Amino acid sequence: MENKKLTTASGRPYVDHEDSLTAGARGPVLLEDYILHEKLAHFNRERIPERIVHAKGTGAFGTFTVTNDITKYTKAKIFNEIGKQTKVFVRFSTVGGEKGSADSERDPRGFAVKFYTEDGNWDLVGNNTPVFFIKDAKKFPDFIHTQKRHPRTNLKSATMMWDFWSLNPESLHQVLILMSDRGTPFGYRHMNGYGSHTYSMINKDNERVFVKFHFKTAQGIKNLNGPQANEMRKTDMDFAQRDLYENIEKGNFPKWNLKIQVMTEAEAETAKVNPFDVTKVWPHAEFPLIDAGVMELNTMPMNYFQDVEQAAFAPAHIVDGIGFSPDKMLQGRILSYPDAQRYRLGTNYEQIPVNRCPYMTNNYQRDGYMRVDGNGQDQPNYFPNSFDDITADQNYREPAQKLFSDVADRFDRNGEGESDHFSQPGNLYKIMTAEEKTSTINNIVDSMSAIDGPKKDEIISRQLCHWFRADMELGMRIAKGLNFDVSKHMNA
Ligand code: HDE
Repeated sequence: MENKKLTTASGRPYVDHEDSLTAGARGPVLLEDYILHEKLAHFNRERIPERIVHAKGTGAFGTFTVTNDITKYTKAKIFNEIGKQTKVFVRFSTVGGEKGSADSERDPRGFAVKFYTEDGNWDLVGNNTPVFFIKDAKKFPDFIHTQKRHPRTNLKSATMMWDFWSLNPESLHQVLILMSDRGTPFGYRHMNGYGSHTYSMINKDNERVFVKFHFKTAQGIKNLNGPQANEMRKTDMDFAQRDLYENIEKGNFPKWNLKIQVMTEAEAETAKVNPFDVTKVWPHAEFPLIDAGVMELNTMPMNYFQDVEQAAFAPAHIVDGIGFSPDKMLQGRILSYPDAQRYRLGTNYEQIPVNRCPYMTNNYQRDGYMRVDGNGQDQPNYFPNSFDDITADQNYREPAQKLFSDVADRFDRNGEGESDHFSQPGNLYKIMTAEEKTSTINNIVDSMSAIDGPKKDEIISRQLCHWFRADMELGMRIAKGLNFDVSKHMNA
């Protein structure tokens, strides 16, 4: 077999990969050394914008297999028969850190799943926690600013973080989870994944239910505690990446069991707790988990940049039988992710192999940077038309949505019936083991002790008030750990 020749990007075989063209052995470099220019110019353009959140991550391919019949809820082809298999790509990530940050930071973990189904790619873009810090996408930039670096010091700031959380009590549930050892999972294999939001499912009779998705790790939950995570950040910045890569490479394939919770439209209409509020969970006693299938990750990408860095997930990518819900955060994400990806990867980002639907795409979008799929060839670039055979298949029409109100307004997110931010975190604290409670309190005290500046006492007492409202013991133990005399501030 003919050996591979070294070539330029345009395929011209060449020899001089290392020595620039010069006038004499010691002379100046000649402008015509195009290979020198091509190498340096491409090198200068190797970096694309990192994700504004979830910049550090890793991904793997695998398979989803249906294990239970949930067709009474959904007509989505991915679920249409037990044993059916669908290829997946999953990216795990931390949230706040830059691309070179440590895997073991205290942070939620991204859990983004792309199912390559025959009705298009379905992206279930979740986290390793069932809830989130805020309820309205409009607050996301402000929240993330407090998770990143201070505008002056360029350092992480506990003062910014806790100022934001103490002024937004809806964050308490997620903050408690973040400050527990689930905030520092032992890599990616030993954590659960959640769609977090309420979505919907539509069955073959076009009946709609609301659902929540849960990926339960088959490896068992395993976390680092605070000191172990601090140590891991020093000893191995890339621990989670290494752990996933080494285990898949040696055939130890991690699995997760996908389960759903189901709520009818009628139940949603009368639910005491807003079922579309992503800072709240649905009690499992009322809405039990129902098996759906098992996801196994079994193939690491051959090239990280091609498949992981260029992966593009979007909650907007649903498929027939899966639908949205009025969840304000989900609604905001529907537009944000494709916008982020058009910025990061270009307008034709869904032609990149890891993002491309392997079955078919037929539309009238044309041109744009990096158009490499034939650009519709000589076919009509408008619809409808008298020439091609593309039709809008009415079988895919979604049933009309039931609106729960006919009044459009900017409602107070924490207004009437929306302001109990304390019962669920309080319940979570009560079911923790003694060891989990102590570890969580230590982590909270450790973090809140770093609050400083002229507003320190104001921020601490405001946040302590939230902890007390969740659970008195929790509040007292944190105040004690902070040496904070609550009586001094009781009447503040
Ligand atoms: Fe994201 N999020 N997010 N997020 N998110 C992004 O999209 C955003 C939220 C999550 O591995 C970005 O392509 C808004 C919740 C994951 O490529 C961006 C809001 C949950 C990933 C974005 C949220 C997530 C992202 C940045 C408030 C769990 C990584 C780069 C409504 C349910 C996906 C990108 C990957 C990435 C926006 C909140 C999970 C900026 C506006 C809640 C796993 O578009």
